[in-house]
Amino acid sequence: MENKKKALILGVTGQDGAHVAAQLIAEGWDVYGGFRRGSSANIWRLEHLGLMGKVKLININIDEPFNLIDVFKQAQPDHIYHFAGESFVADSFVHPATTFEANSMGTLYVLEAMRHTVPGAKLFFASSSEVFGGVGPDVLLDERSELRPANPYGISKLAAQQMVRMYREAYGLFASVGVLFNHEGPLRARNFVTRKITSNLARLKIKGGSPIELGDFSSARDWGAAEDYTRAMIRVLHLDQPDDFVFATGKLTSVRQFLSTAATEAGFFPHFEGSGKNETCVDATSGLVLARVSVEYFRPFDTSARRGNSTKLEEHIRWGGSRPIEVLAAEMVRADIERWQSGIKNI
Ligand code: GDR
Repeated sequence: MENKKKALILGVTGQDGAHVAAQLIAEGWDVYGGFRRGSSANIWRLEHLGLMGKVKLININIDEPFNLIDVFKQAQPDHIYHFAGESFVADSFVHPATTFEANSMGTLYVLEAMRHTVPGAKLFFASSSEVFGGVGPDVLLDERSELRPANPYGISKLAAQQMVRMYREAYGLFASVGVLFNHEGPLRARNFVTRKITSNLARLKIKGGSPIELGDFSSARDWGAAEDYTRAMIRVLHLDQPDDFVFATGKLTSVRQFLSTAATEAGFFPHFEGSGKNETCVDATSGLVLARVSVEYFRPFDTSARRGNSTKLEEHIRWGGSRPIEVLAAEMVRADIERWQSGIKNI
């Protein structure tokens, strides 16, 4: 019998790691999943996707080069997906050193381990649109755009993606980079704004209670669907050549618009009152205040809106792009209402 292809996913308990694991298992791959000691409480995504017992879980600390070398030697993966690291941009101002250690040094260790143990494997590295910094909505960003990150997170991702490119050129590794704009879905953690909104709308629908407290309603992002982006990542590793690709929709949506779409999907009639720090979102039928602004969630240095151009990705893998944000918002609201109805509130 032909040997199954093996993939190793670093950061398998996160949103993207869990989706890639599910998609590869459905394609018949043997999947090893690396997770950080202490993130065992996060296996809810793997449970939700029915992957427990299907993914071979391995405790990996990517800050430990020898640990990585051991795991790579043992697993002998054909494909490696690297999602491990810090992902919450706002925290990176508070923990710049931890962020740099995890994202930049961690990626360096992954590359070194790969070079010494499985140089013939293929690597996908998940970088971020934060590498562009805050350029504003008028520019459509692509693989040739200027890189001027504006926070420690973006700098850590830029160092890592440049390292990946350098290892590709200097050592001939098959190492590709996805420059990923925001991507969301029902498996998103609740500290990111889309899921914070949908999980709290579900709470308000089922149980009521206090309004959602948000930062700037006018912040806007280029939001795609995680499940569509991870399918594209898998196809990037099936290409004959490694490269860098922007993953984006090219469309901006504000927090206010997302809130309005999600609230409508939850069965409310949202309208907005007041402005600036006094703005609220109210259900016109019941008068229930759904959301209000709280300065606690304002970011002192938030990056301004950015849009990306995925033409290169679309051409190389014949990608049809992400499902629209309205469809995504509806899926997220439905999933959260189901969770609240079945008593699952804390994931
Ligand atoms: P982001 O995602 O920082 O863009 O990083 P996040 O969902 O945290 O913020 C998106 C925008 O919404 C504004 N915002 C709020 N954000 C949060 N978290 N909570 C709030 O209450 C709130 N109110 C308004 C933010 O200011 C921001 O403008 C994501 C992550 O997935 C990164 O890992 C990834 O690299 C980038 O996207 C691309």
